[in-house]
Amino acid sequence: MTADHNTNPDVDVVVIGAGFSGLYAVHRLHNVEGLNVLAFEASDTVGGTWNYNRYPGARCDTEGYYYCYSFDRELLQEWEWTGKYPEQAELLAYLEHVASRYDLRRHIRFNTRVAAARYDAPTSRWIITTDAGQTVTARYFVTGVGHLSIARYIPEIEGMADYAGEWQHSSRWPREGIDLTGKRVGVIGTGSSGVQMIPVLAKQAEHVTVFQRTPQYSIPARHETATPAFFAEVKRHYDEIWAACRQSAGGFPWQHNGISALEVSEAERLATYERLWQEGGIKFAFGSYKDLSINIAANQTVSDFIRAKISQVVDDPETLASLLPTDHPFMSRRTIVDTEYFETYNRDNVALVDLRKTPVVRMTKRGIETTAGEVGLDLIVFATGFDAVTGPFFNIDIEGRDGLKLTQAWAGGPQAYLGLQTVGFPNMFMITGPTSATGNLPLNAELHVDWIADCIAQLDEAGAESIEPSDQAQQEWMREVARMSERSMISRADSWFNGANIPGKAHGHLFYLGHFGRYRTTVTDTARDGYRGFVLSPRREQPTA
Ligand code: N01
Repeated sequence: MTADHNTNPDVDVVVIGAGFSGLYAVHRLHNVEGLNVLAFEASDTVGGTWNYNRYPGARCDTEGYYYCYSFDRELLQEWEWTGKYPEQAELLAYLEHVASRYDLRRHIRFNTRVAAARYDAPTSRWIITTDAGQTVTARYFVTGVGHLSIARYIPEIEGMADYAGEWQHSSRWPREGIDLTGKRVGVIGTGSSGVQMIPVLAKQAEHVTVFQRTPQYSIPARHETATPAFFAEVKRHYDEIWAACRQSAGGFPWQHNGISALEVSEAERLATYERLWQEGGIKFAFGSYKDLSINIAANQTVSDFIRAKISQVVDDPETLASLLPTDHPFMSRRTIVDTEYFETYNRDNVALVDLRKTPVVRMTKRGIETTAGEVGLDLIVFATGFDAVTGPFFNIDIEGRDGLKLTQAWAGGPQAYLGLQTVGFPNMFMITGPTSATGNLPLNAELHVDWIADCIAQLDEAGAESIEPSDQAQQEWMREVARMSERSMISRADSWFNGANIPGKAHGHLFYLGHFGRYRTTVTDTARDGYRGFVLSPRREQPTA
């Protein structure tokens, strides 16, 4: 099907998703730019990842006062966070408030999944097809699909169909909750989701068995440290806080201390680690010495420190031996923040199964059988993660210029320029797409949406029909992304950050792991320099009817 050149497109912009990215896109593109915007959201409500991830203990592991929108000073002053790390329900309430405050829902078609999106070159329009078979044409196609929640990963385990009990994936916990009283629960996976959920499940269930493949480093959140006086101070200094976030290495209002962990005495280093450990949260990782994530000798000092902390907490020597991460350095996987995770293994109703010593053989009618025997379970939770970043794109049949499918273009791993666009898909914009910076995602999403909105306005002003990256700019960016990944600890472990968590998935560089502030400058400079690295096509004469 080809769109009709003589009719206007149905809308200016189609947006996918109503999470942090999609909501701000609808606000900026419609409320500020006056464009005709239609968003599609597969769920029945807004929230994206904060709508889907309702497992017990789900909370943000970045502090809420800067894991939020910065675009409206009034919103910042009126919203009251109840603590340092908001729980899922609080973040969802925040995003619902945003949707109401800016009257965004009327632009969003809920319970509607985008099944396909095809670029029609003769008319320079995107033809969007929903799962109900409806089509919508648009000049611009903006994806706010998120990195994780949509494409959940459940490993194939022999005998799954035989299991007679209940099972859930962490990201699809039922809204009505699950009564865990008297239940024997098994958790497979100890990433951020498993580590957050296990202590809470242990307090509710009769017994919890954790099936661990890889031991993890984790930092205490110390959620309790936020007070009303702290938030009053935050509100007084919000402008400075955002200015600091925008220029910092990770998009946070604090920085590393600018010195190498190897430049100071051991006593000084340990005192720094101890101070940050007591403060809690990811600042321990990113607000410490400058080279922990790029210098293995410096990293060794912090990895040793965390192992010592774990050793002080866990009572049983065999359990401790299994919990100590020794085969990969700290920060080689996404940093985990917890509340009483390691302490939980001292409870009588919690058992650890070390899958490296006793792997899973199969699932049975009653539970899970490992080489050490069968564990009877009433509920199995797969906290096994996601087909991250590319998975949500591949859920949609996206076709660009000349019949090029996104699955073909990214067969060897995602290719993109600044995480904003990819060659062969004109007028398709990605909000925090692959190869964009990571860190504070709402802040990065705002950067992208603002860039996209400005770009669309510029295209109109310049009389341009379409925009996409040049091959050369994309290749240069991919080399820079690879360079940053290879010097980072991330290259020293397999995880979802490099696609290694999904059997058969192409390994690739999913994020730009360099300095966020510099990335931000690069993104804004390309626009200032007339969209350097992008190819703008002039508007064609429309044929007359
Ligand atoms: O998923 P993960 P997640 N047999 O991929 C294990 C964000 N997040 O949902 O390490 C046994 O990290 C796997 O084992 P291994 C955050 O960005 C944010 O926990 O591969 N185990 C691992 O332990 C995070 O990074 C918040 O050996 C199997 C686990 O499953 C991202 O989401 C909260 C297995 C998967 O860990 C993903 O976290 C929660 C198998 N066959 C999540 N297959 C915030 O607070 C996999 N595993 C903001």
